[in-house]
Amino acid sequence: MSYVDEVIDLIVKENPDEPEFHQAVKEVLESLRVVIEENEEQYRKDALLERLVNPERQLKFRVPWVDDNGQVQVNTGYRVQFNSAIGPYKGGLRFHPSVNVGIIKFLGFEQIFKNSLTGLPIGGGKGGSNFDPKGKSDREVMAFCQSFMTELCKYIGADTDVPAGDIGVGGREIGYLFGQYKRIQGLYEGVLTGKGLTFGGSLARTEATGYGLLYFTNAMLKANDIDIAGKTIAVSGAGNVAIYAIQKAQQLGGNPVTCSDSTGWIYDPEGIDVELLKEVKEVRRERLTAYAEARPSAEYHEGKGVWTVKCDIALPCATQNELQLEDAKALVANGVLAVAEGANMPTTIEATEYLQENGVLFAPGKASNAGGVATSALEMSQNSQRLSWTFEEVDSRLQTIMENIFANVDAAAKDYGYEKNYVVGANIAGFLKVVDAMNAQGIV
Ligand code: NDP
Ligand code: 2IT
Repeated sequence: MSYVDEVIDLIVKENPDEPEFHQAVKEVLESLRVVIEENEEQYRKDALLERLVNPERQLKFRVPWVDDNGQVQVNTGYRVQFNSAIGPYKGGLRFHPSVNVGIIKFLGFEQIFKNSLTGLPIGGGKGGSNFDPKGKSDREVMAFCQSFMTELCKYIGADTDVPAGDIGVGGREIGYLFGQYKRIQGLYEGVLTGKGLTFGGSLARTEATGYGLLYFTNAMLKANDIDIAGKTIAVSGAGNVAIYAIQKAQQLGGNPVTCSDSTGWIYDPEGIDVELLKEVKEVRRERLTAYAEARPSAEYHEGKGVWTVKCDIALPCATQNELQLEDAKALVANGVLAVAEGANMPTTIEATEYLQENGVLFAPGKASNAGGVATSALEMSQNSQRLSWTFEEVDSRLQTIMENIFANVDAAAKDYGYEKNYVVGANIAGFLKVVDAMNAQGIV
């Protein structure tokens, strides 16, 4: 049996009930076959893949907090410190009821290669909790965040592990987490990114993942002689990534006509009104029905359906496995040209293969959504310098980083005989740097 197959079998056997983690490992290792087979004997002797797929450290802890009725609630907290070969662990925190160890491990594993692709010195990690911020008061969110950080603060630091936001964790949560870290440790340091602008946050971090997704997508389209101007764009999600993807898509002349949340979706043929969407989601924290009520051109539909809309470009920006084989078939039938992932692993393996087989340009999230973490790394740099750069400076660095990622991914795909297969290109380019650093540092 090949080394890749052996390690995939091992992961499935040793980590039962973690389907998302299996999926992430399979997707990466399958597309690395060409590199691994070239070095199979040495990698096997060094147990390189076993070391790559097993986190350096996995933390799981109890998070007790008191709700507004005086009832004690108990959630579970996680931090998976996956790989520190190229820098301190770096990656977001997700607060969502679906969070379990397998979800955090899939996200942490993806983060290793994504962070490597940014070209910046950051290792891979991820954390979170099954806490659901929806419907909670600000005081309850603060109580939860303070309890979560009371435990997490023992394991993180500006030079060891630097968390940030992800689903359910935005500026409000990062503020509460930072305040508690500072109070317990007595340290004012860049231990979290995505901070508010008055306490060490970076301009353009809020926009970075969505903007970066469009910088990457535009670079990919240009390389394939496609102009984004005038293109109809279907976006899923209505959170941090989706909102700023829609905004940048409009600035580049595209027409995003959809967005969605966990209860329904919007079709707005005149183009999504970003200011209204921001007001509904970032300020009022309401459902998308509130958007439709305020916007006569918009249709609201219950459930799932964004991928049935005829579009040229699809940007899944909500969550894992939200774009499945039947969705890919609908997109192809409607003539989609490109799919670029804003979320982490939003496209199933079968859907990705179907899109690629049908000539659709496909940008994998670990490359196309890397702008968020890249800008987090720029926030770390500013914190270390005790300086703040202008919006234009950060945004222009972000654009350069995303264009470089595309160029490197494209080149790696060509070098290994997989021209235009950006999944293979991203995995190879991300992997080679991590492996080089791991080899240089010995068996640790
Ligand atoms: P937010 O919490 O801001 O928004 C998430 C959006 O996705 C919401 O509209 C939410 O709807 C929807 N959503 C979440 N879970 C589900 C679900 N199970 N089914 C249907 N809809 C769902 O998160 P972000 O925008 O930050 O993150 C979105 C994706 O992008 C995630 O995959 C994340 O890992 C990834 N990502 C985020 C980065 C960042 O910098 N924030 C960087 C790189 C990737 P509702 O509000 O109803 O739950
Ligand atoms: O998935 C991701 O890259 C993020 N949620 C952002 C991580 C970060 O450290 O900014």
